[in-house]
Amino acid sequence: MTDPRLDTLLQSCPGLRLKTDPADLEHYGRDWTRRWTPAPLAIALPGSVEDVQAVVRWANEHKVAVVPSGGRTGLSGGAVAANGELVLSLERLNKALDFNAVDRTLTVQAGMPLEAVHNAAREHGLLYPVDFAARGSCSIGGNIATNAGGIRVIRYGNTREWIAGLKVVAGNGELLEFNKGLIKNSSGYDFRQLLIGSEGTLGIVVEATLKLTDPPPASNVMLLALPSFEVLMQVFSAFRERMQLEAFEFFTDRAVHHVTAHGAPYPFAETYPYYVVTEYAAADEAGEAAALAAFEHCMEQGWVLDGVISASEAQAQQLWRLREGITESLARYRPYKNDVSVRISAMPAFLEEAQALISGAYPQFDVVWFGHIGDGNLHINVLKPEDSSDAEFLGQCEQVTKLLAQVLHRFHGSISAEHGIGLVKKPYLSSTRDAAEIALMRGVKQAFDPLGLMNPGKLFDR
Ligand code: 2HG
Ligand code: ZN
Repeated sequence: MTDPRLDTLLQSCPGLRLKTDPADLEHYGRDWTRRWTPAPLAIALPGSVEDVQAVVRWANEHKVAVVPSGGRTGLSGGAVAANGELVLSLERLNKALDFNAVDRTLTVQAGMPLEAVHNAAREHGLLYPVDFAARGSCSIGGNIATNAGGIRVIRYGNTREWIAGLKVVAGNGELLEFNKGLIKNSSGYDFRQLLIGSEGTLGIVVEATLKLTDPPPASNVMLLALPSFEVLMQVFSAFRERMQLEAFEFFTDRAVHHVTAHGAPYPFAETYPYYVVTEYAAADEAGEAAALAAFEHCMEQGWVLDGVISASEAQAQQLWRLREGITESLARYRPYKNDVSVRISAMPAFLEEAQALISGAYPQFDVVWFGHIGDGNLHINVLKPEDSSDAEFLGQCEQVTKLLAQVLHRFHGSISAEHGIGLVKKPYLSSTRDAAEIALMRGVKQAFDPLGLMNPGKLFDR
């Protein structure tokens, strides 16, 4: 054991596993961002809530910062440990604890992967509806810490809507229980909601009681080819007016270029500038007829040039792969990512300005646009050219993000729609949250985490 403080940690918490191998420090010290060099003190893997409390109390005694760690699939550096922090991995706390059929709730430990949550809900004939491509790797605790969104927000909302109760170890080691599974609770501040999206800066989510809902309707998936950006919102309105949308996602020809190079099958004979993949309830003929009516209307208007409807579950998955495979297909280019949102009604005007800004700023770069257009959420990935150094590329991207943040500020939008602020977007927080709000956030942090040990430096500096 290299650091004597770690001996005292093991003594005070015998159930704990500690990892200090360089390979483990590297593995657990970073997330899907690759900008920072991991340098944690050690990795603590508690086996119980009591262990988590003991670790946090030890951290207070020794003034050691703690970085909570789930699946580390985050894209904003929220789970990065680059400054001698203790990484507290929830991966051993990965089980479902209780299902309540009357309440329709599932109580789970924070380290449970999202996909395992889906499967557990399905075994009870129900649905946990928050869903996105990282489902197999991310954990529910991380979803809660970032208020994760994903591909079904248009229908079901963000993680925030699905949390009926939370158990949290606060910055001083105290175990707090919020809302206890209640549907109605009008008794003052809702700390549960404060913790959701707090990115580990207030405490560590150890357990959650999740709301479940009816199983998903039978659905179909349609891929649409569009001639231009300008018609995107018209197509969205045409479909939303006629049917129950489960998802409505868009991406560009550049995205298709990368995702098909990465193995995704492509159903059309030619390529198009823009695409939409939409999933819609199609339990009966009326659902399918509505989809066809929307499609025909869009074709007549010239808003849609081509389309294909899934004829089987396997084909539905193939169409989804064109959208869900994008992030993975871009990873090798070390993209600079923006994840921004505006109100849906502001989307057309924002799209126009953002596109002019980005194409003016990066004429030489490969820029991939995609996202949850029906939620007003755009992902903009700028791929690093091979001949550009990391520092030069980052500098250029940050310059443009500064300008984009100004545009967002004017549109009352958000610099982080669903990935969190973490380290990556910290310089731009004030474009979205005003000074009074940030001052309140600091006050809240002080109340939950008096010594400032919970994921310090993420979201804002103290
Ligand atoms: C998605 O919608 C994720 O696929 C990742 O939020 C977005 O890689 C990205 O920029
Ligand atoms: Zn997304």
